Amino acid sequence: GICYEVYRQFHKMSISKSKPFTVFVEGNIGSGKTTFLEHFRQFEDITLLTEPVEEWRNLRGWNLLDLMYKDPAKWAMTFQAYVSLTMLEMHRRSTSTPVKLMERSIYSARYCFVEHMMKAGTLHPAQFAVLDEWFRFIHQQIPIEADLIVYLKTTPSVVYERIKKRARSEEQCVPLTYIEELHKLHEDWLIHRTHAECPAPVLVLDADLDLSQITEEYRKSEHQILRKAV
Ligand code: DCP
Repeated sequence: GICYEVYRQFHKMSISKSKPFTVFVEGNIGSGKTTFLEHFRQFEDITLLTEPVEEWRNLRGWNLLDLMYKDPAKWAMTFQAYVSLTMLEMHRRSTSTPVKLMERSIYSARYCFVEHMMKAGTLHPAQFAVLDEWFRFIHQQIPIEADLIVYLKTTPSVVYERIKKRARSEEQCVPLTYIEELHKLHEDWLIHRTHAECPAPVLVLDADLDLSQITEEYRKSEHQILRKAV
């Protein structure tokens, strides 16, 4: 009755003051991060921060993602600088729910994408140095909550076919080798732990499964994510 409702509201208020259980959803391009987050829309008390890519496609009318793919040497730095900002903004966004689910993080930007662009020579070493100094400063000075990373593990050829099928205009010229490189960098970061920094425990899911079977796989993570919800 009303007592329970009062209790529930009070409980919510007290939880909102404490830190939410924060989950990053990571995985290669086309691994189904958005679909994974959408699966959790059915539950109450979860804040979903989906599709940061839409911000990268429209900054005051500019499509930074498109500029980056069309002329990486000129735009990679600008693009990654803006990705870092949008990620930091998501990390800092306060929630009134006990669980916060985010698509990607400032870590995958640094350890997968910027790392690749540095190794491939797309970023000049000086440009890389500036991005890396920003990353270190943020990492050391700004508290970033991380309780769990859900890694949607895929096979490069599988996501390559998905990317071709979904036909996002900017990604038309993405070669399989790029997807393979990104896969390796995700594995290095989340499985082989080659960077000192892996900010939270990693739950690995098989994201090669197609849409008809993936819900079962997603369910495997519900327990770990929802136990924190009221
Ligand atoms: N991207 C990038 N640098 C980053 C993050 C992303 O160049 N630091 C690019 C790669 C993709 C696009 O942005 O072309 C979006 O990639 P994501 O993997 O973040 O998002 P998707 O929409 O592909 O994820 P999913 O299909 O798993 O939902």
